[in-house]
Amino acid sequence: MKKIIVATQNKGKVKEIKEILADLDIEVQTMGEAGIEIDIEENGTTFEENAIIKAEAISKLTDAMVIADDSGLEIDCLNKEPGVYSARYLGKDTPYEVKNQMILDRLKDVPKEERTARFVCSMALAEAGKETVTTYGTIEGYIGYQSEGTNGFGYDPIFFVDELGTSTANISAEEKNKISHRARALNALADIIKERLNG
Ligand code: ITT
Repeated sequence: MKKIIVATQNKGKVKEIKEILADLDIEVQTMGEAGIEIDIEENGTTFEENAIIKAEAISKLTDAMVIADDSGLEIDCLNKEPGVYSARYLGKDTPYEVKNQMILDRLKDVPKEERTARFVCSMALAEAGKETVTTYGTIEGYIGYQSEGTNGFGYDPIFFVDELGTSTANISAEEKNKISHRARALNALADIIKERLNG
């Protein structure tokens, strides 16, 4: 079976990407499972640039297809912060319970209509000898007034979606994988991956 390597250190992303690609006839490996250990400097200024940097850095080390996800949370009333700095925002090693509470505190007097936010994901597919391809996905929502739910990862407990009536941490993995920014970007890439598997 052909394999595809996911160029991420984030366990939450790996779990979701493996679930979303489960229907494809391909083995999805983490960098660890592929025996690749490398620190990549994400010095791009956009999600797309960072996704390409990560995918191409790993692709140089393997003949397999490589996908990388660069994603984050844009909060409109904070000038789209934390944006591309989502993982580093308020300190890379600060627990998300603390980060999420700090965001709730910052927004405590902001009315619902000004709490709009979105998760954004750029996904890059790199393969030796082929041009790198990128796709993009978003999900619109707002920052709630309190954390809700324990599923998902990162900012999920404070990211609420009107149609759900709750946060993306308070729904099942299956539900999140139908609507998330990551699922949208990855589903758009899945057709290209399938073509390459058959080609
Ligand atoms: P890699 O670079 O190794 O993939 P990372 O966590 O550093 O891992 P990013 O630079 O793309 O990845 O930062 C993405 C951050 O955005 C992530 O750490 C979360 O804080 C947040 N994020 C992205 N998608 C999310 C989701 O589905 N739910 C909650 N938070 C998310």
